[in-house]
Amino acid sequence: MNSKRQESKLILWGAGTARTLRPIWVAEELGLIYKLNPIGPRTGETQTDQYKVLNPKQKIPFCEDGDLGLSETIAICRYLINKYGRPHTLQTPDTIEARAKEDEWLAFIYGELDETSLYVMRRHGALSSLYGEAPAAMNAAEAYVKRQLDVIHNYMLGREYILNESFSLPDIFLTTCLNWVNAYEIELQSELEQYRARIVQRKAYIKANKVNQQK
Ligand SMILES: N[C@@H](CCC(=O)N[C@@H](CS)C(=O)NCC(=O)O)C(=O)O
Repeated sequence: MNSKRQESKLILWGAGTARTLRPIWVAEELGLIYKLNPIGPRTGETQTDQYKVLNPKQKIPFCEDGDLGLSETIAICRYLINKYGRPHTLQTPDTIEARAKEDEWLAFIYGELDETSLYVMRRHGALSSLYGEAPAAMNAAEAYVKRQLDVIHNYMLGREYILNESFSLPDIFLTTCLNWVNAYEIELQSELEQYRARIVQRKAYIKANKVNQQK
């Protein structure tokens, strides 16, 4: 437990999605004490005046830590690691070059897999009553997911983790996206499925996944 180093009161908002799982998972990896307000998307809970004051974007996840309020999954996860990370636990790399490689993977996984393709499928699939039916966009997004997975698959051959043989933030983003790929029944290369199946055995993941399902 990392409670000695954690003096402020950490509150995480949001549960039930791949994105809300990420900061919860980071908090569990770091052994943090936190309160979860498990509000969900499109339940009306992000639309209240009270929540709008907290997060004008009216999105989850959101993090409060003392006076700090933070939105955006990547920013929240990074903040928790920078503030409370311990040696050998989700460490930010030492060198500028290694940090750049971490950013490269995070930007790629979040930008290309999550936002540009999987979330597009969500918008025009499960959320089509809000964002409209768009079969062509759905097909193009699925093809786009597969292209990005090919890139990742080729890179990951023979590797245990994305960066230098140790578990890091990009692994959290990739694993949550691979869960999403499975949920959409998009074919996953066997090596990537083996990677995903191995990572989801982490104790912190199992706990975080349970916490995230509170919704
Ligand atoms: N770029 C944001 C995206 C957050 C986001 O879109 N969250 C969705 C749930 S996964 C949400 O809050 N949707 C509620 C809504 O749009 O009303 C992040 O990474 O945190």
